Amino acid sequence: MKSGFAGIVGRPNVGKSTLLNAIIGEKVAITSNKAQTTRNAIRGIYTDEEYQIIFIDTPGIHKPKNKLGSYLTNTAVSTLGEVDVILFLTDGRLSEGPGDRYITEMLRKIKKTPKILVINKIDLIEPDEYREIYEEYDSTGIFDQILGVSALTGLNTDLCIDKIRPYIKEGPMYFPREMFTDNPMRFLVSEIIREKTLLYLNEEVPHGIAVEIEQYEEEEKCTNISAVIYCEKNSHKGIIIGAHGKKLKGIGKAARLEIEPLVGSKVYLELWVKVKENWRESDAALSNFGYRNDTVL
Ligand SMILES: Nc1nc2c(ncn2[C@@H]2O[C@H](COP(=O)(O)OP(=O)(O)OP(=O)(O)O)[C@@H](O)[C@H]2O)c(=O)[nH]1
Ligand SMILES: [Mg+2]
Repeated sequence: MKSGFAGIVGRPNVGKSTLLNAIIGEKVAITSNKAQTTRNAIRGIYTDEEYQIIFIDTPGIHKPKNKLGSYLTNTAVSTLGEVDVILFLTDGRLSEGPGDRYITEMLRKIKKTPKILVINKIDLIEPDEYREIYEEYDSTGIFDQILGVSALTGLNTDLCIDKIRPYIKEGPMYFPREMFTDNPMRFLVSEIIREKTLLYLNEEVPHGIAVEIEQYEEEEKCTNISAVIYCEKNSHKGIIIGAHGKKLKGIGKAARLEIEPLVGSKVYLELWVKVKENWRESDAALSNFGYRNDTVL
């Protein structure tokens, strides 16, 4: 058996979590069209006859504007030193900007770990544009391999595994064959609620959203879940709840429909919205929401 860890890094919103889900073939990480969706190192486990590769999806690396942002970037950066292969993901529509360059310069200094550049969203670009971005990155001399994919359509995502195989050495099976993530159910549920909340919101509000599960009770025929959606301002609370509670109802329904097949029972989901001002600057609140800089692997 061969086994090892592959870290997926890149700027926010380039499609890292979408790629993780495509590779694993299950929804392991939530995704959204808003930057900074992923907030923890999320493990997705790929196992076949010969290989077990544990993919670590990370928060987008960016210039932090608050303590949450520093935590996110630190989480991603600390993953780099602990994996056997690095997948650096970039959006094929954009040429290398300062955000990407900041990361590639960091990668340049990590000599011992093989690096694969994954140019994503190739469904949105022309072959000429692909060639241009390919050459731009190839000339940096940083990457051992370069690959174009569309995480959304699944084009070439299976090739990611093939490109990684040569770098994976003999090792133990870390997880049982059928396991595709080691995230606890409570975490998955809170993430689904956060994803649906992001889906229903536009700019400004999403970054200040956090979800906490207050009650999780499995009964014979039903799972009772009560969760709080935290936001930073009273005005945001109003936006999340919506006129006559319509938006919150929509969030709850969308979340419930996805949670039910996951837990395998009917779900009674109760959602509350609370304001926690400036929580993204509070160490205690960050720690409480599980955004702690402790274990990555
Ligand atoms: N057209 C297209 N859209 C994509 C592709 N991959 C991802 N997306 C979209 O890009 C957006 C961001 O995707 P995510 O997977 O959440 O991005 P991320 O890099 O994990 O973002 P953070 O967690 O915020 O760092 C979502 O709206 C995805 O549907 C792709 O290959 N093609
Ligand atoms: Mg993500």
